[in-house]
Amino acid sequence: MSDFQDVRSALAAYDLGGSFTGCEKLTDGHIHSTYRVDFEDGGEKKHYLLQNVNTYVFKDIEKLMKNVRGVTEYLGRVIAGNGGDPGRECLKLFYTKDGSSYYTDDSGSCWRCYNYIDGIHTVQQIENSEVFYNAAKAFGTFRCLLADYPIDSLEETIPDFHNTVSRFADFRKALSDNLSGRAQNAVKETKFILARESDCSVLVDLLEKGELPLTVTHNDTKLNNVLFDDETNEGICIVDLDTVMPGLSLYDFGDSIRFGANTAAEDEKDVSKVSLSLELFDAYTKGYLEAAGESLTAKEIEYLPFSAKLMTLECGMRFLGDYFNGDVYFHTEYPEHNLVRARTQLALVADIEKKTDEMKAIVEKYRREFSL
Ligand code: GN1
Ligand code: MG
Repeated sequence: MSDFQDVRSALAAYDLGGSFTGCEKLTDGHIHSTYRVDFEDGGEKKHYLLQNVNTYVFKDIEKLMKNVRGVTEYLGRVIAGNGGDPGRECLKLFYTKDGSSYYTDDSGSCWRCYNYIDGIHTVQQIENSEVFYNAAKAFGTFRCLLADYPIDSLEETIPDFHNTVSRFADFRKALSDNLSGRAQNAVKETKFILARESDCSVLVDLLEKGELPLTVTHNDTKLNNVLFDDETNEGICIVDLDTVMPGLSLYDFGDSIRFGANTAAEDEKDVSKVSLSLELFDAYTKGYLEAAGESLTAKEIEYLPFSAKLMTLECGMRFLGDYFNGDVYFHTEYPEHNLVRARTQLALVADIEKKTDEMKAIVEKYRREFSL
């Protein structure tokens, strides 16, 4: 219960009204520790989302919270201006009694508090393509809502987050440092990654040459970062705004496919269950192009299938690199968890490589349908 004592002491920094009645740890993310906290205020039940921020991953909390504050306030204004409901359609940050966007406890641990949105659910694995289509519309809409956000005001909360050239270099370093002594457990996987070095520079080069635009991107477009309305199943709110940074739209599209169009879970142990569902790729492509297609250039559209492969390869390198480093970055539940995750990612890369022509045909179909 020591965790809950931490939670209670963090809550004391806020003036949320009412009395604390309970708390539940939520388990969706690999980075922060997140809790739903319950209050009762004059007979009324209230919930908030309290997060213990991972400052190993986000080393500069000031920069992180400057972005989160800027983006949540901006989204709230734009959504209200469009006649939407900012209380349900975006995150709202609560400030401490001192007016700060986060609280540092006696042990140096950082906490922040958001609204808890009722009547929603998250999805870990897609069971019907309609839901994935709805996720795509939500991420496409998110992109459009932030289209005019002052991009220069955004801090780089994790430098080179999707720079696949530097991710490849990080992987090579993790392999040669081999801090966990486990590199020999993944010889085949390592070979698979090293053989794909040239893929890693494709988007970075296009960006450098000015052939792809830098835009405000979410950068962590996992399916479980969409909140779906319980009644309509529409994706109503995008969460996990810590990596909103200047980036490529292709990072967002590719990462969504990586996670959501996989026929197996990210940590499925039986890799024979891993494949790219073309039906789900179709549904996501349709939803994304319908919502955001007009804001994309021809080059961005052309590289949509490739982005799915690259983001999956990147994630495989990150999981395997963390396995070699001794599981210091991603939360793990058992010793081989990062290795298992890396294997699913690489199996998915292999399947995407086989299906690239079909993926290109799907993109082309919707490019024509939406006259893009
Ligand atoms: C992390 O926090 P979460 O679980 O949404 C990670 C993503 C990875 C993802 C892999 C800040 O996302 O980049 O793609 O795990 N977030 C960060 O599941 O590193
Ligand atoms: Mg998340």
